[in-house]
Amino acid sequence: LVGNPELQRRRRLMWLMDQYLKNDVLSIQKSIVDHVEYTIARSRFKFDDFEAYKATANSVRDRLIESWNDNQQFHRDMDSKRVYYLSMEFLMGRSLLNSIFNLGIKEQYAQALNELGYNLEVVVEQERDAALGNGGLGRLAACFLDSLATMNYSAWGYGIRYQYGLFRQTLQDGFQHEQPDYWLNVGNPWEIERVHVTYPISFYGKVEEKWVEGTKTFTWTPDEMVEAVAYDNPIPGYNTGNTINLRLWAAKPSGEFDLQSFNTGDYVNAILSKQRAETISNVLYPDDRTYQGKELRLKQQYFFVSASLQDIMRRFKDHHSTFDNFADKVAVQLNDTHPTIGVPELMRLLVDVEGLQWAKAWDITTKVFSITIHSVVAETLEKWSVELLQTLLPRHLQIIFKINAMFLEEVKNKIGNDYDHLARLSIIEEGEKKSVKMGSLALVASHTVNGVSKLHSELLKERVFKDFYDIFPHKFQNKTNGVTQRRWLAFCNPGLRDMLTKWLGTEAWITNLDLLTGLHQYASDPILQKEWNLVRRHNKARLATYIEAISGVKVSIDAMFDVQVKRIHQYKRQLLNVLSIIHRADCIKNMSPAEKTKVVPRVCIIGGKAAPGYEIAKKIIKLVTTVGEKINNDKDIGNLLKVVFVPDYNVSLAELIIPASDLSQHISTAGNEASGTSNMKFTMNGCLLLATLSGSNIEIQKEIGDENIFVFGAKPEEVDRLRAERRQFQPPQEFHRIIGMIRNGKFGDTEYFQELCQTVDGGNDFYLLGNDFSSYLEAQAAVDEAYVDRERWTRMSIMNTAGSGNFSIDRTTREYAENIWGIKPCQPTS
Ligand code: F58
Repeated sequence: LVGNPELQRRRRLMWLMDQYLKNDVLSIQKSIVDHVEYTIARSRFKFDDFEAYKATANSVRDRLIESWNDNQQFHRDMDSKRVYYLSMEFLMGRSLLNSIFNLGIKEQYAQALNELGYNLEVVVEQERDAALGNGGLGRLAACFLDSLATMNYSAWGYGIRYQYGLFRQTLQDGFQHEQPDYWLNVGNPWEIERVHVTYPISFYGKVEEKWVEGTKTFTWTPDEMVEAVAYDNPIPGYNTGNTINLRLWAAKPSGEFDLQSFNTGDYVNAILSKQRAETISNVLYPDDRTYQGKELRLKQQYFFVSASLQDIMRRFKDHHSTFDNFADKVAVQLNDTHPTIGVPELMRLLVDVEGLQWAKAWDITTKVFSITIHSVVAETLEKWSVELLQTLLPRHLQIIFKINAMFLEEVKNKIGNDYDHLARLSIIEEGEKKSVKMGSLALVASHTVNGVSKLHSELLKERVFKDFYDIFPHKFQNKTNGVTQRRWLAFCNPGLRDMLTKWLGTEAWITNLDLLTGLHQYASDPILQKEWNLVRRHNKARLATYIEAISGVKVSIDAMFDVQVKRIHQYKRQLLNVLSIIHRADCIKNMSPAEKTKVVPRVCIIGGKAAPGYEIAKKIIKLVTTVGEKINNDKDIGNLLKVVFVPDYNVSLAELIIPASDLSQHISTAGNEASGTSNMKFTMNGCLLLATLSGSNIEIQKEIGDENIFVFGAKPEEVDRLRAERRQFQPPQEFHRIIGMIRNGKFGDTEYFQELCQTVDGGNDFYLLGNDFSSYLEAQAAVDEAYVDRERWTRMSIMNTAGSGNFSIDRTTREYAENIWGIKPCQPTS
């Protein structure tokens, strides 16, 4: 030993690290104050709440790194099959509470901070949301990570480390304004920068073909190269050592390439032009569902997908000398069509770089990829023009053409030379401007495609991908979405968490949500009902305080909190909600004092962001704020109705709002919401739903029972016909009257609202507001009737929570793992 320096070094390292960081209160305090002094460079005798947050977060990060390291080592040793979840968006929200809750050290942290003179609740509020996503699709990705970690799967997420997350929404005179979300300028303690994990990413240039020993080879000489640098974000599972990784890529100027431009003498301009590389990962595109032609977006997609695939292949090659087993070790899930450029990229890496035969590479590729589709209509699936691809990724375009040619050849054998049919199946859309249909490319290359609710998956088969379904029926599956009950129940609603644990006699529901069915038997129990309402009132009081602070509007917690929070979109029909609010206000104003005593007081809360270029959605926001202004100051209405628009709706606000809601609205035109996931969060928290037959509403209704949900409106199968007949349809009188009130300037801004009103004019009313209006008002009346019967309402509320087990993301994850990815839970035995 004396003579063996390596052994001596290892012994010393073992001695230096004889045990992990401890989790008793004293050790935690020591970690926190050490970080105050040495990381933040403040004095332990003087630091504010924000500094306390940073120091606390750093101390948690230390602990996460320990389990992250162990976990990576474990899976390296096991060489287990891993799923890689590729997503342009991860809407993570805050991490502090999530991490200490999942690590099981929340109480210790609360006490440690308390004894130092800080309050955990205040400290967690200092954290900025990581808003690297637009809405449901991005939040689903975040829920998956929590579940994959909790259920001991081997998994990594891959995405982009945007400098600017989703814009912050402010209201000025009731209009939405967008502010940049430069979330990294206060530092991000949760990430680990890996300066040595970098990959070159190429763009533009030309491809040369050469014959080498009888085979045609392709050499891509790019014109631009940037570097992708890895940032790792440890994701801890709940009550397990399994900490998985979210690896986000940032673009940096490339060190090697382009030395030539420095030799021209224009040193400063050469640097400035290199610096522009960073723009690739600068900003998250706000949802406009039509990105066609936005070169930067395609660059973002290729950038993160190429880096991820290079990284996955490097890791695989550490253990394997050929690619024969690649598909046994690697599953790649595409979160919608956005990462589809990964298909030709994997082919390029296997064929051009690794030297595999095309057929072998294609066999591997088609065993590795699977895709989830989140949209309902084919028109919103991405297309990239051939011209743009030719310029930006010339080699990939060649590969796509070859994939298409081989695919169409294969299809011809099945369906013959039916040109129209072949054109519909073709990955290339012909026409004046040719384009590549990314959905079709993904479908041809994936072994599985899934929708996100039962109805949606049927629609994919019957409509969106009908031609593909006819030839690849075996590829189609359904995977109804879910949400993580850790974030969306256990730690956003601590009162309910404790009550559930008490009444169920176990906290095992935190990892097995089906156990909530145990509540059924107590739904009418007066003691549970009393406790239930106490918790709900407490949550409502918290939200009421917030509402008053941001808007000055005082709301009573005896009123029904009626909530619609989600992205503002015509198909989600916030306008329908506003119209019924105006109708309600109008009715109240015309009531006698005796009639008014029978009105159920409501606080209508609406929140959500409109994409910056989506004018109609912005007008809806302005209408909500204007209507609110008028109603909230109307003495005749008083406390019977209040309308509040909550600005800057995000994950953290959802955590406050959802546990405090009595009623929530999920009222998209039937069949127009692929799934919806906030409906699941509301149901879990005992909030009743006012819902249409869209997406997962239908499955929620089935689980909780018809009598515990308010469903209205057209049926999905009627929508086509109603749309076709909408020119002849006569909406009810009230509908016309309310639109007339807006048109005639009752809420000011007469000119501004005309275009919005036109969207529901007979021939235009694509989302069928006029058709559904009467049925919506009837459902609203049924809601009022149920609310006054407190015993009944509370039972319904309990039944919602009790029936929500199926909407745990753990159920969803298990289905993906078993039926798509072929991975098994796996954790160290000790
Ligand atoms: C949503 N899609 C669906 N897209 O609308 C919703 O029904 C579903 O529950 C959810 O996915 C999860 O499956 C969605 O959020 C986006 O945000 C896209 C982002 C990129 C541009 C186009 C919209």
